[in-house]
Amino acid sequence: MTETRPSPALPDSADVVVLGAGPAGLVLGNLLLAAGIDCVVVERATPAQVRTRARAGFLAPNTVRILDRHGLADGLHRHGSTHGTCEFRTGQGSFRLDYGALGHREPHTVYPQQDLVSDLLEAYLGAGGRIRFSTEALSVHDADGPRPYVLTRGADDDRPTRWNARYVAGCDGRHGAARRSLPPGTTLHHHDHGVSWLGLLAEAPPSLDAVGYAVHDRGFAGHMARSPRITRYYLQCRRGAPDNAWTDEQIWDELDLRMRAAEHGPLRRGAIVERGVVDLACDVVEPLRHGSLLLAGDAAGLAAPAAAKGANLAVLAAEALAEALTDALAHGDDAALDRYSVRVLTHIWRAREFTHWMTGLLHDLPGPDRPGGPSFHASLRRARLDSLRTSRAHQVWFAENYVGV
Ligand code: RFL
Repeated sequence: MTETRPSPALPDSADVVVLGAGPAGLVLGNLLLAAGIDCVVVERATPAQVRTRARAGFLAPNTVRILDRHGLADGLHRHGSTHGTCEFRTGQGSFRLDYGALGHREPHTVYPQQDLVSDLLEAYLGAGGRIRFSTEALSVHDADGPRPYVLTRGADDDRPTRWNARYVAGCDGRHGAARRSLPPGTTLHHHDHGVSWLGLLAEAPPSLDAVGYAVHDRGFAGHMARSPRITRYYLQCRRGAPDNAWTDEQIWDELDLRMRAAEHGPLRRGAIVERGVVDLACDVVEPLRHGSLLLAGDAAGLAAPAAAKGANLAVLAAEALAEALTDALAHGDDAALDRYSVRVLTHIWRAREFTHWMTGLLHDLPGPDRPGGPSFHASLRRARLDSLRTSRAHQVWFAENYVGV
């Protein structure tokens, strides 16, 4: 399937071939078009799938600034809402943290990722951007040579198409062709936090006017508003458990228990319209440049969703990569691409550090990360939460890291 506008460029070549039409690929595509750089986006999914995939929802202030800078933020300003409070519910009581009023005094903007992606797609197509849907990138070749190319295959093709490129932007996530095409010996840092979440989308209004983090002996539970009608919930589950291990009613009962409904009142229930298990892990590819192949977004590094960093890093990297590719293609500054890698890796590692801290705050982590056994670790977590509840300096640190990328 193809959704495309007429373009003077050859159908099988582009200065930049962008793999993937998620937040990273579509921000990059829009910015390259605006800079007058010839590009094409290759996307495995259909337009309907791309426009409806519900994932992230919390946009950092820096993400909004980037989208604003490039005229891509109309939808989120019109339909999004701001959000600046966390509520921690623990065995030692509950407390609220108004992070939007601390540190740099900046809240999140809540705007579903699928709406942002739809906006980015409309802007890209409206500006005459080329995109091939239902077309899978198979592999990237000769990234270190003078004539790099990408092999793709559309749903109706009986043989691959070759796309000649000067640069290939790998924005096709953790399991995409860009990662598969990295040269042998590329460093992939990987850390498995050892815990899993059942991620849920409920057709139910939010039950709190805050992000809810429940720290419970039975495991973590989380509450995040998405819209007045839709709420995302997370339930820590046994590693390897299938997503249908619990009925809807068992899920709501467990959520009520961990979110301490007895003290705070029951959650507002509704149909669970989506569920999936996420194993909390993170990884980072280093460097992000391999000749003419550049990585951005989840392809560059996967973030465990505990601190809502993935989509925000994807947008940050896309802007930085658009600048670097423009410097390389329009001004002959090839070293800009090396600087891109160094700059974005700094942000990725800062975000990994905070996510790692947050994951340790919310869970009883198994394995070697647990010094001195379960009771020691549980006491450390209690002390951390107590520090967060009482120390202004700790709260400011949290606020800056929670909304920052
Ligand atoms: P995406 O969004 O995965 O897009 C990649 C695109 O590439 C396509 N693709 C291919 N196309 C062609 N050929 C191939 N071989 C291909 N392989 C894949 C895919 O179809 C897709 O369209 O990556 P991108 O652009 O890097 O964006 C990353 C973000 O989507 C991701 O980090 C976030 O969703 C993570 N995340 C969250 N991030 C936040 O910042 N805030 C949040 O609140 C938040 N919540 C979440 C999340 C991720 C979640 N899951 C599903 C792990 C909640 C959840 C449940």
